[in-house]
Amino acid sequence: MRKAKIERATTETKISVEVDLDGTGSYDCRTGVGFFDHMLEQLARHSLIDMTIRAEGDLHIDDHHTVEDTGIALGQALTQALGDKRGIRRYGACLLPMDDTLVRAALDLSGRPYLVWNMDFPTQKIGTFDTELVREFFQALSTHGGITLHVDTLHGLNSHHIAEAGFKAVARALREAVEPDPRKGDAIPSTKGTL
Ligand SMILES: [Mn+2]
Repeated sequence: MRKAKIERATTETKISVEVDLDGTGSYDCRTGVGFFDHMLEQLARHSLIDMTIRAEGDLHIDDHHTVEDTGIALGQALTQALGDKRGIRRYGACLLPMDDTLVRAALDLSGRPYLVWNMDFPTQKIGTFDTELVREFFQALSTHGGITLHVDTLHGLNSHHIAEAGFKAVARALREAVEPDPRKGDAIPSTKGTL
């Protein structure tokens, strides 16, 4: 059962995240930040990882803590659901177009957090959402999910498209990486014997 539930509470946020790695991409995401919910829904839909996410954060300050802490909790949930990572493909990559935008994501569920981020936004805001929070989310996801993650915008004109293509590209790469590889049986996909 590759499922996990994480509850995380601080003075800044109260977050609950449930994931099922062997889901169908169903989602129910409510963080109080509309654009961020839209992005989390992309992440679930295109990774085929079922996600139920609730966040109550200090939005009277700004969206920062809510977005970052959701990334932390989702990373922790992925780590817990993956367990010892037996039988998974481990690597995933995706080249994802969305109108003007082309994003490349490549990741390794290595247990070694590392984010290489090459995504610039032409505007500081998407509606009321700060575009710099997209990086904050993926930094938190990488750190707490133990994910080596590279994200590059190869072309892009529209901030909404750039962000959305980024989430979709990571989602597709994640789908590939967490999927069971039938040729591996239940082997751990590392010559070190541990991930
Ligand atoms: Mn959209």
